[in-house]
Amino acid sequence: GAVMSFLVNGHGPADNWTGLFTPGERVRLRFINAAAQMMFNVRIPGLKLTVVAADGQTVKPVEVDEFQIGNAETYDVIVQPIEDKAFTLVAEAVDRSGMGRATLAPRAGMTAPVPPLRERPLATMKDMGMDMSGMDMAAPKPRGSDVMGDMGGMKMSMRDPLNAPQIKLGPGVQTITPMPIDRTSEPGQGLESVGHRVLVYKDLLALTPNPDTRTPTRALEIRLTGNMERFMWGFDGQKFSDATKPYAFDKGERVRVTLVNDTMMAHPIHLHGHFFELTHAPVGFGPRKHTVIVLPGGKVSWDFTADPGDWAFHCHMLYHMHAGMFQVFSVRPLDGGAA
Ligand SMILES: [Cu+2]
Repeated sequence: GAVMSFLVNGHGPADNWTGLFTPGERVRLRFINAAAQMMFNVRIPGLKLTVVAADGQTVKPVEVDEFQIGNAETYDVIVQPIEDKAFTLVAEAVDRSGMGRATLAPRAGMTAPVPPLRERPLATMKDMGMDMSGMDMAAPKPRGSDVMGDMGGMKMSMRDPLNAPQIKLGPGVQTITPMPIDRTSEPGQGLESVGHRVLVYKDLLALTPNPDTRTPTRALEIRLTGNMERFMWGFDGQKFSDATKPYAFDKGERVRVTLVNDTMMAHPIHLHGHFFELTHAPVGFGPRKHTVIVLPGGKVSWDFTADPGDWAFHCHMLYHMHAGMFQVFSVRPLDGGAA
């Protein structure tokens, strides 16, 4: 069968693409996840990674050992290799199916040890939108059952439309997360216990004040919906080809958008034409991004200022987007035009 290969600057792991440095100098690396469908865990064993920009927007420097990067996300990282030796750059596929590998070295032709792939992560109850910490839980019913059992008198339905009335129910909605939680202080699936510091969204703070610090005047919740078995993906239960209208905004409007992931996998959600600000930071210092990973069972809120036009809004995993996890942010009136 076909084997997936992961590339760094177009080169496979055996090619040993090498970036040269002079020992002691500070090197700025820009990581861009340009893959169609895979998210990566990036690290350079032996070097600290000082993150200085996210999605091209400067952030207060934060030193980590590893970060997870969703499709279309970018991170600018400063490293300072002191020793006269090679370092391996590892971009491990989040499903541990392989890795992109490159080398930073003082001279061409050098290599450093390549760490083995780590154990493949399994989805947890948290990924199903049920944070069971502190709950004495009965064994879940078999796969496919709707109700996860009676937990201390609390019936927890995995597909209760009352939890998200905006969802159009159908076969494209396998589950509706009953208790979505803010997971932006978590390092991403499979990185919970790697034994070193992993970047989390809440580490990110804008370096300089954001241009628009108004309080949002409206809140909009958008649900990420899907059916894994049928490979159906959409927003609010609809694939793009079935959606009857775009998400509408007024020009200049400040809106707080909350993305809730009702599926069992992470989605890197991308908005064209804007930078939105994650909401964990002090006013004016939310990191500005164009793409954010929403973990399964999780939710992410951001504020943005609507700019006139029709803007693509979609999961940046190519096959999810093509399957229908795509919509339009329609902002009116257009400049110089009628509404
Ligand atoms: Cu997706």
